[in-house]
Amino acid sequence: MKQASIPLEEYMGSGHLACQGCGATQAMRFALKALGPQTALVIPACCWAVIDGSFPHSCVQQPIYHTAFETAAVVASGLKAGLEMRGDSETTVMAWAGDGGTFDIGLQALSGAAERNEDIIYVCYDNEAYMNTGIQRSSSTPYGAWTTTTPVTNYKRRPKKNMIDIMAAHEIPYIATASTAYPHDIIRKMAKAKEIRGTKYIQIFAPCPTGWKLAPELSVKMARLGVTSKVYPMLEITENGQKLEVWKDFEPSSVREYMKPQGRFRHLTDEELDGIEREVEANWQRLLAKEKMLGSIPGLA
Ligand SMILES: Cc1ncc(C[n+]2csc(CCOP(=O)(O)OP(=O)(O)O)c2C)c(N)n1
Ligand code: SF4
Ligand SMILES: [Mg+2]
Repeated sequence: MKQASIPLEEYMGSGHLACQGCGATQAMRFALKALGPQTALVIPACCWAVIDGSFPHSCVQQPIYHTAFETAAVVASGLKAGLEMRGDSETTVMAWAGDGGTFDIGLQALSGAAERNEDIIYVCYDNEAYMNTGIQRSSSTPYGAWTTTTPVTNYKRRPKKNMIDIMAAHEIPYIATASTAYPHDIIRKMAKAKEIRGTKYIQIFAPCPTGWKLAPELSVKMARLGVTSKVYPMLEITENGQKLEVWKDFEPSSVREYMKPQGRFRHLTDEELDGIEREVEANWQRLLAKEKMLGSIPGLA
């Protein structure tokens, strides 16, 4: 994995309102280090609408535009256009939304912004459920997980939506996944996105100890095991969707080691875990095949 150094500057203070071990909070700290002070945030309804604190207090130094659940991408587009009208083409505008606000309710606004290739960075911190309102299932929730709307007897029986493929179909200049276990990598990808004009989509795997029924001190470990078990691959898509690079240079670990400490998967039987393991491997092989296939076709860029 390519590395970037971690800037010493801190833009996030300690007075945030997140739970212990919150991956979404770690992700924001690293993202802001990469983007710097000349950044404006747009945050829809989600845990982060609460985490920063109540007005006039805020745990981040950059300004935040709090907006309605379904509107992050379109408000960020408007904010960027407004800044440019005033002669400011330097400020980076970052929409920062949860998986519910991205995979589900904000998808139409995001698709519109991406189709127009608006000059924004859109970050989805992916904790795989609607956490702020009490752990409801989203289309990002993985197969097999318990949520309050998919109880143990009826756990989620549908796969996680492939949001990366949906974004790649928009042929935008930059798409990446990242994980809170790899801060250098988050910073490199955010810094890269800052330099590219057009729509950038970054999806950060961000464990939620509260919603995953996980010990807070295991948050970073889960963010790492999610990647090394191939459950949550790290990738970059460039050249307007034509080039895919998958990170493979890691010591593989088992899917069971990743799932076992998480109470949301506790009810799964051995046979069900076997099935999930097979599916994870199949998805990984499909991804590698896609990387190879795209590599053999000359890009449009
Ligand atoms: C139109 C609308 N529907 C429902 C809500 C209630 N609501 C607020 S935050 C939230 C969950 C957000 O989930 P996600 O985007 O995954 O972020 P997380 O809470 O996990 O950080 C919901 C359902 C709302 N604010 N607006
Ligand atoms: S519920 Fe989860 S995402 Fe929300 S603040 Fe707590 S740990 Fe973070
Ligand atoms: Mg969520």
